[in-house]
Amino acid sequence: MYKPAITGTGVFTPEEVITNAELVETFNAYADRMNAANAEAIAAGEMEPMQHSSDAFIVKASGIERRHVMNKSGILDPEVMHPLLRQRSDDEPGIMAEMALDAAKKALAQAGRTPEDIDLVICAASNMERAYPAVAIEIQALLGIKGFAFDMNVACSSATFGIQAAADMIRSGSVRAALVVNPEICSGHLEWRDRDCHFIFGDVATATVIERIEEAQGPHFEILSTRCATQFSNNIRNNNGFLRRTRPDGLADRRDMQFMQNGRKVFKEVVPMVSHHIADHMADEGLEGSALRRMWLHQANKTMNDLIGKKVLGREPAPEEQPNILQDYANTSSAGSIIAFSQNSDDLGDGDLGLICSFGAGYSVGSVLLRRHL
Ligand code: CO8
Repeated sequence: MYKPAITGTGVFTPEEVITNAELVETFNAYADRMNAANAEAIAAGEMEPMQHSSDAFIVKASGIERRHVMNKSGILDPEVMHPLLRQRSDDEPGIMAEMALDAAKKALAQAGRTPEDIDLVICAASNMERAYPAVAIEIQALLGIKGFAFDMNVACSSATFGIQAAADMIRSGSVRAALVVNPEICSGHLEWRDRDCHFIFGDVATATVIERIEEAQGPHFEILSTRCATQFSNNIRNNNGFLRRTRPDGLADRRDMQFMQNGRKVFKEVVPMVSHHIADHMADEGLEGSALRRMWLHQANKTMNDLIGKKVLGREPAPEEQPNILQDYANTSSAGSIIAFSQNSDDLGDGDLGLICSFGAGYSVGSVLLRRHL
């Protein structure tokens, strides 16, 4: 058995940014238009008027201040309210592959590796831009990687589940080095016209290089162990899929074709699930939660992360013990905990322990226990 280690990470951050103020202005313009268009039904009590959104609510409820997106103009146009992306021919790289490629090149550079050193690519994300061929295989071809590649989808936990799959293959010897990429275009499956969730998501891509520890070229993180768990829940759901055209009204603009959630329930059910998951993972390693120097948690909600951090450490975590990036990126699904890790891990000392933990739709929760080696 070989020991796996994370030797490089990379983040692709889209250039375009939407602040809460810009987002709220568009939403409120849309709400006003809808209310004007339905004034009679509203006056007759047949319809509830749409309420305005607010920047203050968004920051208080989530901690999110802005988000990066692949297209801002479409999202901010009250007549459109979704990203507008150029149609690409089948001969061009797809947009997800292009985003992942940028993050992958950064991760390979940090690891001191070239594509020839890699023999597995996993593209792990909440949604793929097409059913097949796999986006991972396209990325493999664009980078000139030999070996094999496949797509995985475990919603917000895609990255940690992908890391576990890659780490297990490295342990067993079936691959030498793996690239796990997480291109997330959450703006494409968010309902920007829904006040309850229009502020939640952003776009990004992350990449992680995992290889045998004895082949690491520089400072790295040994993967001590991983743990994945799932428990079925309808509280985060998206009913879009390939059977749409087979159903009556299947191709209509239906709300359930985008992200839907019962946020309150998710909050209440996921906080204890994740806290116990991390505590059990640590206990099986003979460790207390307080042994962790840092936690890189899924980036959905600041209050949620504060509560989980407190339960795991047994006290209020200091900001540097549990860095948040959601104020700048919003929820980027599977990529969130990897952005936090990538941007907040260089300062850890030799032997320090840290834990990446993602959680979300499914429900799904994945944790990766790491030890720093300088
Ligand atoms: N502006 C002003 N007021 C608002 C707004 C708004 N935008 N939205 C709601 N309100 C009002 C409500 O109407 C309500 O008013 P009242 O009290 O009068 O009824 C009040 O504010 C409180 O509303 P909520 O109860 O909904 O607010 P919460 O405090 O619960 O906050 C959150 C809502 C932020 C959604 C919170 O519940 C939360 O973060 N929950 C956890 C969510 C979570 O972690 N989800 C994980 C999903 S991500 C995932 O798994 C990946 C899925 C795949 C990716 C999908 C990509 C698109």
